[in-house]
Parts: sequence; C-alpha cells; structure tokens
Amino acid sequence: LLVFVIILDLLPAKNGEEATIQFLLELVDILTNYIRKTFDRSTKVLDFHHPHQLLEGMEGFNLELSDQPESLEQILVDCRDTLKYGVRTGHPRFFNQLSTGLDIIGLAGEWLTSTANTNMFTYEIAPVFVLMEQLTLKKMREMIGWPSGEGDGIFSPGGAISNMYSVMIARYKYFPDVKTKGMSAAPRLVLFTSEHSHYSIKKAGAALGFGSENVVLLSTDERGRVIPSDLEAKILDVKQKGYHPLFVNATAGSTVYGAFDPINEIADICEKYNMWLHVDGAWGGGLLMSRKHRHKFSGVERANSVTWNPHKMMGVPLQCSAILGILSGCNSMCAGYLFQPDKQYDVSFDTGDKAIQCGRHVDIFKFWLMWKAKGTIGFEQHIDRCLDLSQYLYEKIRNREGYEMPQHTNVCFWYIPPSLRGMDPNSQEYREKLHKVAPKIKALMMESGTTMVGYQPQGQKVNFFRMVISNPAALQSDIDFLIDEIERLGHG
Ligand code: ABU
Repeated sequence: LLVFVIILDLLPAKNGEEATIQFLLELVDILTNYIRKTFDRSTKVLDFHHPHQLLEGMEGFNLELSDQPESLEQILVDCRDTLKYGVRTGHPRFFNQLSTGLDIIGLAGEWLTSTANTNMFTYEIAPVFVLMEQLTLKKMREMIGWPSGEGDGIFSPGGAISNMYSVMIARYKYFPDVKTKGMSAAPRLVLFTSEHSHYSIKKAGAALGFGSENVVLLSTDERGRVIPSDLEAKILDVKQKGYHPLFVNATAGSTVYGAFDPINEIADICEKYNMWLHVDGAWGGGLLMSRKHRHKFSGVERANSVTWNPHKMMGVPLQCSAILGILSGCNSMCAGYLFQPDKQYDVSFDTGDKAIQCGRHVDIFKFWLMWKAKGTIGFEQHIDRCLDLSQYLYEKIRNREGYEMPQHTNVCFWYIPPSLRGMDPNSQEYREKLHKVAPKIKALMMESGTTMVGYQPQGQKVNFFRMVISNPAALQSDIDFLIDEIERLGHG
C-alpha cells in the first residue's frame, strides 16, 4: 500500500495522518519482530559481511543516496535491511562490548525521547528532562557518598568526554586563568593515570593542550591495580623537574582487566600533594548500586569528580554517561541568545552552559524511566547477577584443560588449542602462535555469527579473550555455549 506513497504524503502534509500512522505501525512491526528475534537463541548474533560487500549493495539494499524521493515501501525495506545486516547487541550471546543488552523500558524511553526531539541546553525547551537530569545526578552523587548528594554534573556523550570534563574542571579549579589566557597562564601541568586506564585520559591530555607526554602512566600490580608508591615516586620526579602535578585518575573497573585502583591510598597522596582526584567509574560505576559489591569503590567519596556510564554495567541503552563534580564556571560562555539572564524562571536550570557542546541530546529520560521501572533494587539485582555469571565462568574455566587466565575481575583468558598444548609457554614460537589464536577464533565466530566476545593484547601479554557480562539476557547456558563455541572453532 505504501508503494506509491512518499515522504511528502506524511504529516505535516494535509490529510497526511492516515499514511503517517500506517507507516509508523509498519515500522513498529519491523522493530518488534527484530526485538523478538533478538531474544531468540536460534537467531544469529550477526550476519557478517565485509565492508566492500555492503558498499556494493546486498540483495536490493543499497547504501547510496538518491536525488529523488524513494517510496515509503522502499524506506521500510531499508529499515528492515539496516537491522538485518547489523549486530544484535541485545542478543544473550553478545559479549563483545562493555555495553550490551536491550532493555525494553530503556528502548521505550529512547523512542519517547526522539518523539519529543528537544535539546537539553535550556529549561525553556526541556523543562521535564532538565529536572529529571538534576534529580538523577543528585541520586548518583548520594550513592558516591558526597554529603547530602551535593555537587554538580552533566550527562555527556560517552565516558571519554566525561573523563575529559574531569581534566578541564581540575585545570579550572587550580588555574582558572587558563580559560581566558590559555595554557601559558599555567606552569607545565602533569596528569597521572594507570597504564591500564582508558586511553581517553591520554587523549584528554592531547586534546586539551597538556600534551600526551605530560600524561604519566603508573605501574600496576599483577591484578592491574595502580601501585600507590609508584604514583608518589612519579609525582616527586615531576616536581623535581619543576613541573606541576595536577591530576590523578583512579580507574574503578579498567576496560580490559576490570581492575579497581586503591582509591583511598590514592586519595591520601592527592591530599598530600594538593592534587585533583578523579575516579573513572565508567565501567564499574554500576557497582555503587550493589550493597554486595560497592566496597570495591571504597574511598570514592573522597574524589573530586567521578565518571559513571549507566550505558555499560547498568544496561541503559547507549548513550548515557555522567560526569559528576563541580562544573560551574569552567565552560560557561553566557551566550546571550540562549542563556538570557532575564528569563521569567530560575535560570540556574539552564544547565547547557556547563557543557562543552551546545546542542545536547536527551540521554536522561531512558535512564530515569528504567530507574522508575526497576527501582534501585532492580539495578542492584542486575549487577549482582552479572557478577555471579562472571564468577560462574571463572570457576568453569579455572581448572579446565586448555585455558590460562591472568586472573582479574573481567574474565580474561587464553584458549590454548590442542596443537599448542605441551609446548614451552616461554618460547617465542609459542607466544607468536598463541597471539594468532584469539583473532582467528574471533573471525570464525563472526563468520558463523553464533556469538561474539572481544580480544586484545595487553602489555607483554599476547592476544587473549576478554569476557565481560553486562547483558541482562545472558544465562549460564550462554556462557556454556560461548566456551563450547571457542573450543569448536579453536580445535583445528
Ligand atoms: N569506552 C570503552 C568501551 C570499550 C568496550 O566496550 O569494550
């Protein structure tokens, strides 16, 4: 029926209501079918194609843009194909990323957000969303343990940007003149972060004019945690060179190992040298909701700023990342066309001037709606379940033939194929061969589309699998499936 209908027939066209409703209902049908299949384990996680195959066009799915409008029938086919050739990140056997899953309430929140299609910069055009953001950030600060949930914060486009905010606010606190005069208004400033921390700290150093050479990497222990004495030694070294140690990032849940740096010991050092302490809890933040696991954040209330990504461990649809700390003044430009001081309401609710971007997507609603629907207790149960599943995997492969593990919170492991077993693990030949195992298995896994898990090298360690569980749909049987699949594909 939509074969002869084009975009110009939809609302706001006169009499466009019927075609609009029909089009949207058909789209909803496509989406609900996709959702249903995503949770069906007989559906593949992905139908992999190389970039050149997709660019050449697949059975009528053409990525090229056209000059003339296409029929809405074709637009619906394009929607279906877009999902068909994508990756089902909500599938119970998708373990590839820190952010996984498909939360139905969160999805509803995202649909509503797009329908409202507003901008977070002013209360004027996003009154309800701005208030939801304020209330939710306060609740998160209370969980961090800042007195009465005091402080500030903002939702930003991802953990890397949240971490960048932390560096900006540290610099503004200690050297406010940099905002107007540039870096020449400050001595040479140095940032400290773990060798296992997320690369965004180094990126922030480069992007903000510190220079990546002024981001000092800290040594870690066998579990990937910062060694506090190394931090202090490196601070003293920097001071001796006449530079200014400004900022320390403590990671709470490192990307690969899931390591938690000792926040209290790092906080003692920051206090001693009058430095800013940031906690990057992008991955681990959700643990603050768990009475059983929040002890890993011990000392977080002493931090000056915290990154926390609900789109990771807490399963909120992408994207949803918060930077918590005092932002006011740091980025404000008081643009007169947007942030007029003489509006009829309390303009402190025009929170957009704290951000480095102007237009800001509404990331809060889906999170707020999920919190309402689950309650804090629902998030807690989800976090505890994910950690129980990690423990299940850990126990399963700990003593199993053909596995070796660096032993960390995320379950990281090598699969040793039969052909390598018995070889000298310290020999160069073994290392070179083992380095190729995970990429090979991963490629076969993607070709067969049955499951997905990430791999990477780390320091001196050759490629190993990193298993992370944040997907609420995953069961023990999915963990079993993953291990069986690795063995099936790696047996050759
Ligand atoms: N921002 C880090 C995300 C990396 C991952 O999902 O593996």
